[in-house]
Parts: sequence; structure tokens; C-alpha cells
Amino acid sequence: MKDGLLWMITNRNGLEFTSIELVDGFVRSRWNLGDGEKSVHLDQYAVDDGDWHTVRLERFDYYITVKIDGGGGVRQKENHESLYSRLDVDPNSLILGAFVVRVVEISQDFIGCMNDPRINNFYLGFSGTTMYGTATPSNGVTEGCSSYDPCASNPCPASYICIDLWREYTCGCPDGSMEDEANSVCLPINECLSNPCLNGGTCVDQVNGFRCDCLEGYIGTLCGTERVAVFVPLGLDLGAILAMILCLIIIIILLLAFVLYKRSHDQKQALALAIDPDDDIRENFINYDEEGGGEEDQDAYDVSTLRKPTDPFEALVPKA
Ligand SMILES: [Ca+2]
Repeated sequence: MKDGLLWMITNRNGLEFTSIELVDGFVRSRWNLGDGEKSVHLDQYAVDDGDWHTVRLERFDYYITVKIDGGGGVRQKENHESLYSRLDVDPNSLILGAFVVRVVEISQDFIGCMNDPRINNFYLGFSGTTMYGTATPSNGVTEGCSSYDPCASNPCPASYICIDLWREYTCGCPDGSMEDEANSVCLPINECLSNPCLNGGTCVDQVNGFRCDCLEGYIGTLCGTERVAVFVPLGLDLGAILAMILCLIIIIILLLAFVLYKRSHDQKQALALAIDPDDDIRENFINYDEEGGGEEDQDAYDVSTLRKPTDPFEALVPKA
């Protein structure tokens, strides 16, 4: 609800007081410490949005500060116009959620949910007796924070969405769209209208932004970076690199050893060929006429059987 009294505490004669109230959806605090009424109005931060809010009133010397949701910026205001800094409260005068006139008349009803009431940071609760007095729930006060669904009847026009404000609703535009008030319609926002993609990239409109599809050779959110060849490390650790270096050294040593062996072998062969055959006396050769050399073989020296005939016909035709 947009209006109602949240908090009121007075002195014994009821003339001095501090109050916290809701005025058209905004928090206002008023007080009179004996020198006339003063107030602060936090009119830049609406609280009638269906969410929980914390309201805190602090008094230090002549300063009164009201903070909503922790304070700061538009959620905080202070006033130090009072000439007095003292309020003698009557604990039994504290009333939450309404203003009671002449004991029975109730006005400025607050319709909504309230939780965690405190004074001097002392939790009061909504029932039972505390050092500050006895809480007495009155008309229309129930436990819990029940509501119906105000959006159940789909009250908003097409293209709008219904926002639940706790027993009230408002119509708004969904994410990524904007209201065209003249035509009462929500229109999707096209983020590509400003041609944000560079180097010939194609812009693709999305719900809350855009995407650039880049031409070959370009990368980046806006295709602003030219693609270059980059040598990416293979991700080997130091051990693997050392093992590879060791293998390489072994291969080089083996190659060197082979080259040296080959060179030395070739030199030996060249030396062997350089020896005169007459000087090449090899004692393991056996002469033909020696014992066991085949002395029974009488045709061993008849080379005519091997001779190639000079005149083939002479060989075939017997002599007259
Ligand atoms: Ca869009």
C-alpha cells in the first residue's frame, strides 16, 4: 500500500512524538521534541514495490537520521533543526501500523507486512511481554504475510509483463525491450542499429545486447583484432623437455660414433688395397700338389676341355 502509519511513539501527554509513515509509496519521518514539528522525506527512493525494506531511525544529539535498506545516497536523509535532543517516551504509547485517536478511533491504517520491530535495537515482537510493555495485537492483524496473485487475471496489454507488487500490480516491458508510450506497446531494442561490429563483421541482435560474427582473419567481441599466427606452447613440463633434450643428445652421440666408425673402417680398407699381391703371403693357402690336394686327379691340368674351339666345324668334322 502507498500510505499508512508504520510507527508512532509519544510522551505521556501525547504532544511530543516521533513517527515513521508511508506517504504515496515513500518513507517520511516526523517528530516534535517540544519545539515544533520537523520532518525528513525520502522522496527519491520508493518502497511500494512489493519487496521487503528495512527502515531505521537514528537519533544522536540534535541529529535525526532515517535510513532505508542500510542507507547511503537517496536511501538516507538527516535533519538537525530541533533545539531539543530529548524525548521522554511512554513505552505504552508505541503503536505499529496505525494511528489511534482517543483510544478506539483508528486511522492511517497500514496494509502490508511488517516484521522485526525494534527499539534501541531491542526486538519487541508482536506478542508477549517485554521490558518495554505488552504487545497487544489489534483488529485485522494476522500472522504470516499472505497475498493473492494480482497478476492472475493477466491484466496487462499484449507485449507487456505483469509485475507483482504485493496485492497490487504494475505493467512493465520485458528485458531487452522499451516502451513506446504513444502506441502502448513494448518494442524490442535493436542493439545493432549503431553498427558496432568492425572490419565487415555481421551484427546479430540479442535480448540484452548483440553478437558480432567476424569475417575470416578477424577476432574479438567487435571483430577489432586481426588474427595472427601464434605459436602456442605445447604445455610440456620441465621434466618432459629435459627428457627430449637428453634423447636428442643420445641421438647426436650415436650419429657421431657411427660416422667415426665408418671413417676408420674405410681407412683400413684403403690400406688393405694398397698392399702388393706378391707380398700378400697367406699361409692358410694349400698348394694343389700337396698331400690331400687331389694328386689322383690326372685331368686336373688338361685345360683343353675348357678351351673354346676357334673353328667350330673343325671340332665337329673328323680329319681325313
Ligand atoms: Ca536486442
